[in-house]
Amino acid sequence: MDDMKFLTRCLQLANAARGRTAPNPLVGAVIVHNGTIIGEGFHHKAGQPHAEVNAIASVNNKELLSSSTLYCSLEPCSHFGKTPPCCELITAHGIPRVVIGTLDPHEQVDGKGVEHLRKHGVEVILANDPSPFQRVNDVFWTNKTQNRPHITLKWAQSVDGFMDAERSETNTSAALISGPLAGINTHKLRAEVQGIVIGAKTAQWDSPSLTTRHWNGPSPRPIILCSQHWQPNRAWLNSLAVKPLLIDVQKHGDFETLVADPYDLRSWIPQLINHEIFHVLVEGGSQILSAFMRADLADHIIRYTSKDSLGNGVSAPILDRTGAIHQLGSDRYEH
Ligand code: AOF
Ligand code: ZN
Repeated sequence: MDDMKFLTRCLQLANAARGRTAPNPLVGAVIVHNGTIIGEGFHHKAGQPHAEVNAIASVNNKELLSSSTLYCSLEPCSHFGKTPPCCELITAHGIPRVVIGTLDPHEQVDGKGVEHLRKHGVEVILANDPSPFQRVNDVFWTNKTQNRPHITLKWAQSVDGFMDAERSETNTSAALISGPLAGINTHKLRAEVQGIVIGAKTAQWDSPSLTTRHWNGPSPRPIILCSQHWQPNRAWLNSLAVKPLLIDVQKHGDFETLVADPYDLRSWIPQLINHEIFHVLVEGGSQILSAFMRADLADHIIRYTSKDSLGNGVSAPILDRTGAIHQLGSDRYEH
């Protein structure tokens, strides 16, 4: 009972750094002595100390460590990465009991942390159900187990299922669908991802800025899927706050281009990891969103549905699975 309570506290702590740890996972750690929390910590950023290191450092009376339990949402590491192994720190302080949410899928850890601790006489307990501890790190899990970025799709649609009006030379403006709260949510998400995918059509019609403006945080790198019929608008590309990455069958002069068929998603998506893009947000039009869904490259889908009808226009993708549903202002928010 208490073990789950303290592991849940680890999850809360882990979440404090959401969107800021890539390529590393979110990790929280708690140290408990006689039922009382005497230390806490979380991993803030790649290259900085791990959660266990921060938790141990926060304990005032280090003598208590040899009769305490350390809780950690992720298996303590056993390897030298940018920082030294947490396992060795735990055994060096004589912590006798460690409770872990889930094993670490990193090929250099994956059970070796537990093994090291047990070999040194530490009692190690694993949570009965590791799923909440894996879910908190959905991005890290996709990266490690599928060798590609985590992919979130997002769109807004009218209550009658349209994403936009049919556009033409005489009707160039996008239909405004979702409300301001959806906008804030989207920008919060933009601050957590490293790449944002849009297609040639959106680029051509809207010339979007793709920046994070309604939330404090970095803007993701625009990833633009080109098409034969679209000549990149150089002025717009040059105006982007973050240097864009084009996906096309041919190079585009001084703009960095990943040479691939943009619609053969599996041919280029894994390569984004080499560009330090660990989580991408797809804010494309209906065709692009549907292509990701067809290729089974939709790890997370976010849909806003307004209460208004458009009557006609570009149909939104059909979504046959929904997650949680909330009301956000006048929009329905499913994720
Ligand atoms: C832990 N506690 O808080 C984190 C862990 O380059 P490094 O040294 O930061 O190592 C990164 C790897 O360590 C990362 O891929 C993951 O396997 C693990 N992260 N482990 O014991 C932590 N953040
Ligand atoms: Zn570690």
